Amino acid sequence: VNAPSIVDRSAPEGVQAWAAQVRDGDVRALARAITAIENQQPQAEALLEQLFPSTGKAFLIGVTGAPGTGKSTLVDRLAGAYRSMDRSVGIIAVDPTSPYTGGAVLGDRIRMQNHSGDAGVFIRSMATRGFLGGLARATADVALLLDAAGKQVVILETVGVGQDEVDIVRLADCTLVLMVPGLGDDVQSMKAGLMEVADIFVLNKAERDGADRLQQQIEAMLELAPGRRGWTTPVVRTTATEGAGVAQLIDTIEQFRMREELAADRRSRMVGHWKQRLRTLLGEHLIDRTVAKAGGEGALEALAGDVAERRVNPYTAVREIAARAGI
Ligand SMILES: Nc1nc2c(ncn2[C@@H]2O[C@H](COP(=O)(O)OP(=O)(O)OP(=O)(O)O)[C@@H](O)[C@H]2O)c(=O)[nH]1
Ligand SMILES: [Mg+2]
Repeated sequence: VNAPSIVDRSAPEGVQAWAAQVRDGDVRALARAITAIENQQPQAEALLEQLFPSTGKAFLIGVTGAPGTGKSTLVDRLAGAYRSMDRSVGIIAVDPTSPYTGGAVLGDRIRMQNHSGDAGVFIRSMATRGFLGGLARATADVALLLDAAGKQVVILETVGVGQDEVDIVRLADCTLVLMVPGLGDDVQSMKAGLMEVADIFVLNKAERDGADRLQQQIEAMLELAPGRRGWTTPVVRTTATEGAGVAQLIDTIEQFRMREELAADRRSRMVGHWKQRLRTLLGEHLIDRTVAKAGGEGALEALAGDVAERRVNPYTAVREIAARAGI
């Protein structure tokens, strides 16, 4: 498929100028950078290297939940509330392009138009279709980019369906899991993975029948679940379309943030986070280098053909590739 990437350092000046534009929050420079990340262009890595020292300031909020639970509507409200507190906001809406949510990108654009013309809000949808290097990694890089661009709050919207999505919300400093009454799939059938990542449950569409019952169910489930490091996961009710409950949600997020910032184990958790990301990056780096040294994509494909036809087993094939690369 794509050739192993060799970092292009032939235009460091161009990359430096680009990085300066990103730091200034230049929308076109940001858009170009996101495209470069999505397409795994070598300049993306060079750019992120330049920008990394300017990161680490943004607060990342993950918003997840089943399709149609009101994530985009709520994200729009949260963005508005943070803007009225004079904080700049970046939004990354990960479009799952799944059969459940055709047209999500267009929908998000329409629902988030409230902020068009506000330079303090940057919104970008990322498609998952045909992603080469893993969606979670690309999203992590885009979050770093928005952080470097000075966005104080970065909101990640993702449908909580697959493992990819769970990986994405793990990036967040605070994760909101949306539930709505009357979806038919009650708390019992909720994905265990999502349960674990919730820092705050948002009971959206709270004006609907069944809100009390759903809240009781969530609370009963939370009683069984061990507390996450002493934080009692709260349930906040919202009606995103009306903006009801949003102020209380922001208060709750801010309480969580304060608590995390003061936590004694903050540093060790950051180290754990970066250890995991370094492993992922190292894996990709080693695969690229190894495949290149072992004869490139063509050689890999030839071996894959041998395995498909049962002439070679995959374990021997892997050792063969490593041996050719001198590992
Ligand atoms: N009644 C009611 N409708 C809401 C509420 N919040 C959102 N909606 C509606 O629910 C529908 C889906 O809202 P979205 O914000 O697009 O939901 P989403 O979770 O982003 O959807 P996907 O991105 O497609 O998964 C829209 O018609 C919203 O207007 C709410 O609090 N009450
Ligand atoms: Mg949406």
